Amino acid sequence: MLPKKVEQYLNKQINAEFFSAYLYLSMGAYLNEISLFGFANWMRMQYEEEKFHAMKMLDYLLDRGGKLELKSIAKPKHKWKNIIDVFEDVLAHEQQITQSINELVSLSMDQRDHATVNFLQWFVDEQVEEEANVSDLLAQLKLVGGKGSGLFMLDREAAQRKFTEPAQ
Ligand code: OFO
Repeated sequence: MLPKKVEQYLNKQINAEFFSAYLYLSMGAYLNEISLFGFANWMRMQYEEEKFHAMKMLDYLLDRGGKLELKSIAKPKHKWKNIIDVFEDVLAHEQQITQSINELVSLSMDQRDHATVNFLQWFVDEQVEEEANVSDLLAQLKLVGGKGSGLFMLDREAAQRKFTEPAQ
């Protein structure tokens, strides 16, 4: 049986994943507004990934006989100074998600819930990848000063990003 505390925290994390999706949707709209259409696509793919994370966790909760409690999704920010400002927020957000996944792992360990500890390893690995990708991108954006032909090239690259659902 799923420990009550783990059930509560999984519900909280599902909300955090949906909020992430919402935040990236908002960032995508801003990038669209400032004509960075490639990065707007990148953000849309990020939104798809976050929805996938939320649903993966939701399915796990139900598979374990847990009770789903959907909470309100907070209103995301909708204005930034520029593209570098956006990606600084993405990195800070992902670092915060990593922290909350780690807390969830620790809680599941305390509750001796080995199945959840095992399930969460996928998220632990995913966070390493997400943080690395975002900090690389942020470093490249800073390298080109967030403008000019360097930014144009990065935007074209970002337009190539696609979302493919990872194999279960
Ligand atoms: Fe961006 O990894 Fe889920 O939230």
